[in-house]
Amino acid sequence: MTDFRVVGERLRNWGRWGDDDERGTVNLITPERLAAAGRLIHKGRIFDLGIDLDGTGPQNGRFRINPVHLMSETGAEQVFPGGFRYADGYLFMPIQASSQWDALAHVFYDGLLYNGHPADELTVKGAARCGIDKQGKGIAGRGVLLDIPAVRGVPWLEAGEVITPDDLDAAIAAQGGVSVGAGDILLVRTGWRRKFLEQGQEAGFMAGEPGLGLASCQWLRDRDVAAVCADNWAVEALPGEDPGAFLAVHMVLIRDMGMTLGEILDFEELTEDCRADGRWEFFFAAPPLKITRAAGSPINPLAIK
Ligand code: UVW
Repeated sequence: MTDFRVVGERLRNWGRWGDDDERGTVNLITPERLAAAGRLIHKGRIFDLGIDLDGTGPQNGRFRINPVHLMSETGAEQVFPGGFRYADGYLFMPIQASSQWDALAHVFYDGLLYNGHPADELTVKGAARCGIDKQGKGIAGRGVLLDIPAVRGVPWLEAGEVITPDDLDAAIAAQGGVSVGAGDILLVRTGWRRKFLEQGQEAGFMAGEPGLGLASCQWLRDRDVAAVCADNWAVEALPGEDPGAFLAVHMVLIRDMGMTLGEILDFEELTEDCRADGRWEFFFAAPPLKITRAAGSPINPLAIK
């Protein structure tokens, strides 16, 4: 069994962008790479990869609940000059309930966050270091989608199925050799969202999931990928490869490599389009909300072709 601490130490990016850095691998999206990503927009078509912020989400109350939207004003009993009326509302939700970025403050072990920042600076007042507000300029760049179920000839992978470097390479080969390189934002389709859409919560979306395994962390590091997103709830396979470590891939990617993770995205419409036009690369933009010192942020990620 590979020890995640050994992998984490080997792949660690601490100090790479300075001892004070709180943005991690997003630093790999240089102005040149961002400008090149913008040139991937050809047909002017937008794919909305965010799930709806309402009770139809995948949360079952075990970790989190689905968003609750309450109207505070509907126009009733309002008296304004000229007949003006307005509607207002509140949204209550766990930050990690829907399509989201995990901030670098989201996960830590042995008392340290990414770049060696002390975890005890994380209090009920928020994360003094590595909060999502540190990514306020947004996370945007060249996105590449890899469709893993297509490679295995199944509609979706099952809970606990581990995506290996061989799977990632096989998807690249099947998708015309699309490149994955420095500063890219990788979108890994497991089909878990598809299964939820077809079977609902009975399918146990939150009970487990297919996803990346520890060996794929090395694959991401070798290519200097800037961020990774998935259509499941934790990017990695659950149950994981090591029963003695919960969310080991989180610990390596977020805490050691400084990689921001995008979770619970919907790739279904985008996948159809990529299959149709054979183009698996696009401009990707997913600005987080600037929630001060937060461990993450809901997002409405866009792929633009
Ligand atoms: C946990 O469940 C702890 O994290 P995530 O939302 O990143 O899956």
